[in-house]
Amino acid sequence: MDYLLTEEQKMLKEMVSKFAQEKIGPVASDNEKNHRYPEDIIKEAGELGLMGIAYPTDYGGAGMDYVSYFLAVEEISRWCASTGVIVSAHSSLVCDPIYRFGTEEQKKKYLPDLLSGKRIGSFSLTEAGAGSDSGATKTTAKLVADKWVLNGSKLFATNGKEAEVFILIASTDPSQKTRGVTAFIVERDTPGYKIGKIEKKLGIKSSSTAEIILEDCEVPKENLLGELNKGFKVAMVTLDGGRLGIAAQALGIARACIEDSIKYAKERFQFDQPIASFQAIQWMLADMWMEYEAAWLLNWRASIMKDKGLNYSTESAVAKLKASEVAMDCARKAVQIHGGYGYTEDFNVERYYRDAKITEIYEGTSEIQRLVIARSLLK
Ligand code: COS
Repeated sequence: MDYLLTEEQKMLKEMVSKFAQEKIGPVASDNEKNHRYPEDIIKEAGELGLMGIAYPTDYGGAGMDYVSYFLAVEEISRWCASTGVIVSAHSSLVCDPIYRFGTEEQKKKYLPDLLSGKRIGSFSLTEAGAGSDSGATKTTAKLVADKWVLNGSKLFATNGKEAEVFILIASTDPSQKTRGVTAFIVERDTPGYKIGKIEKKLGIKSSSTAEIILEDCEVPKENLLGELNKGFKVAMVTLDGGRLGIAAQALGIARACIEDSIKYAKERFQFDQPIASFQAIQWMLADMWMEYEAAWLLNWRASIMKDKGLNYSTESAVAKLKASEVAMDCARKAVQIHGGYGYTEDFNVERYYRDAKITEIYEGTSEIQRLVIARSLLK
């Protein structure tokens, strides 16, 4: 579908594809098995401009668009879904809200280091009792003299272990639920800010998922992001963009499943012929490709809508829901095509299978995406 892309987008895609295949692919499995964060790769991604693709050059970004961002996350995730989400969470969930809701001072202070990848960002919304119901946050922020004092704990912060800049959502008026939460920019070395448990997960093991503990954490008054008590909207608008990144990650996983399955089906002989000659295998491959293309087009549409400044909340939910279900389905078929070998660590498809699952959960479960879509249909 390259004919749908501009020359600039095609060139970026080619460059990221080469980088991912040469640098990320060879180390992806080993990093994943050892829960190792790909520090050198992220540093190089920063030097290539991949940590700030869709942001203006004035702040140190690459000055490209969201379609380019989606293409880059897909190419990276084709080789390593962990690296894909490190880039995506940093870019969509941290750079985007600072760029969109930050004051000029905040943008000048934080964006250059984030967009160049010198500092990594993490987004802290979820809590033990506030998952899909993200307005139920119990972490509080109280203004004492000229500081916001934060108390509580957050869960499942992607990049939490490595990040230096956090976007954190806390309740500033507990009586108001979604209309009483506020977004803050919190730096890692702020006294009272601690990284807690690092989760042990089914997949995407090269990307850290951390608990954040806040004990009388004093945040400077000027680090409030957006408006007081408008943090729920900051979080929702941010997640609309984040879902395009997760859809791109899911598309990368789906493509990896398809490409590896094609290769294996041509090489594996049973009954004196390659299994690719059997219709049972051919139909699986055909369905995988058809679903991948449909999901790709949905994410391309939603990314173009974001680039045009249109309201794309529903289209983003549609894109994320479709792409994540396609990734899971492609992973299931890829393991099936690989048979017994697909269940072993000798082939990458078992990693794709484990990685695909999370795309149906984070940045809004499939059930939440269906809720967003249905609400838009019924309103
Ligand atoms: N863009 C802008 N504003 C939005 C919005 C969006 N995409 N979605 C909701 N809002 C606004 C609403 O317009 C409403 O505004 P008002 O207070 O002015 O009326 C406010 O936010 C509250 O919205 P709503 O009443 O729909 O809130 P709910 O508590 O019903 O929650 C869902 C809505 C379920 C959609 C939301 O909580 C959600 O997306 N949950 C999943 C969170 C998630 O993705 N978690 C993953 C964590 S990040 S890894």
